[in-house]
Amino acid sequence: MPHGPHADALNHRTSSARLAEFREQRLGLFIHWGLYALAARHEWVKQREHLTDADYQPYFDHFDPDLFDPDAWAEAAAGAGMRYMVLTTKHHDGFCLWDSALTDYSVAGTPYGKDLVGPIVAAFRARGLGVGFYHSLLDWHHPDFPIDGLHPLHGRVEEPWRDIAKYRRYLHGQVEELLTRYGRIDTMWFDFSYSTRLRDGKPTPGGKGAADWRSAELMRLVRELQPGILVNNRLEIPGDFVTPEQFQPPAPPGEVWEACQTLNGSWGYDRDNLDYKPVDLLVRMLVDTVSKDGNLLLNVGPDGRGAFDPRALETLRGIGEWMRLHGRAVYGAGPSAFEAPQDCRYTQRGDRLYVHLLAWPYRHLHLPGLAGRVRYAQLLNDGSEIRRLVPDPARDSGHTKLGALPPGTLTLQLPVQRP
Ligand code: FHN
Repeated sequence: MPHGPHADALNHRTSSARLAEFREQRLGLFIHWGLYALAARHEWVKQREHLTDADYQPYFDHFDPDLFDPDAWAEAAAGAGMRYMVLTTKHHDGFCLWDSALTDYSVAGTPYGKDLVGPIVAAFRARGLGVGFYHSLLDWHHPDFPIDGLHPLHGRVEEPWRDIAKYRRYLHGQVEELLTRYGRIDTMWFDFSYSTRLRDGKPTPGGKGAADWRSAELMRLVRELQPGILVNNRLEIPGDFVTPEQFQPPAPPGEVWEACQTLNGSWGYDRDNLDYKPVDLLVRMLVDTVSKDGNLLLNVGPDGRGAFDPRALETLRGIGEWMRLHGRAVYGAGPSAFEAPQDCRYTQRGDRLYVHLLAWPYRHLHLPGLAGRVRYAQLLNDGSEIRRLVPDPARDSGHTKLGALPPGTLTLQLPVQRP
């Protein structure tokens, strides 16, 4: 039986039903929004450009998102086939999207003046989407946050008057505000602990970072306030799911996981970044993720007026069109016991095997190990039959060969007998 400072986290067992519910959702929307949207360059703009609080203050003084429409956000997410959302309640710059009793550095002090978190939660809940809160452990505005090498101005400086215990009480207090004001919250997405950075890069698992935040206490608080909530792995102690970022694991991580990806390389709104990933690539990421039993969290950074920019909306619409036709190969689907050929990904749900082609096969599609198991083959998008050629006796490989494949991104639906 685990013991020690992280015993609670190690002993906690989240219900398999709750984890299954999360995994069935498969696709979510990440929303990075805050003062950095006015800088419109990158959510790390304060650190990257070594901005003082005074340099950054104009973004606070002019934060007035008059086009903010959470219903439109939720509509765009639902239209893209997304089943849940994760919102940055506070990012590293320390600015809070809700009226916190613990700081003046919140939306309440800006020209906009009103709570943003509540309306966003309500709009997504109204469409049946799950709600998650991202919350930064780092806080470049709080006077007691330690200077950690990531600080915008000071780099790594130990300023003895910074009291980590005071900052920790602030951090825990704000998490308590968030988890008691807005009803059921489905996931808590902390970001990020960094013990290795503080100890000159030497790995100190569960080290200073976890100690600074009192990660185990914070995890316990979260679970007490929101029974059934799922917590990610970025407190440096075991959580409910791991979070590969901006890459696709080459193999299934072997635990519940959620990949997070930007649409254009920037988490915050980045006005001049036109490098949006094509929908086809995002769809391939999604089927690769589901084939490895993961979820995909795709990010939009709303702009300084509170709107999703047209390029993001166009991308979400394209994903939504694909999901309208192919969602049954994603929602509630997962890895297959059959081994997919190199340029395919398999997802399976019940006796339906979905063959996602990532590259175009030369003439025929050879599906190893499926000889005699494929009763019928059709394109998923329109249900049209794919002529199946009986296994070629000259190539007794146990393959099933499919021919006459029409052009286009293909997902085949094959009712198969289980192995
Ligand atoms: O530093 C953050 C970054 O701004 C962004 O929020 C991503 C999203 O997963 N997390 C951190 C980088 O890993």
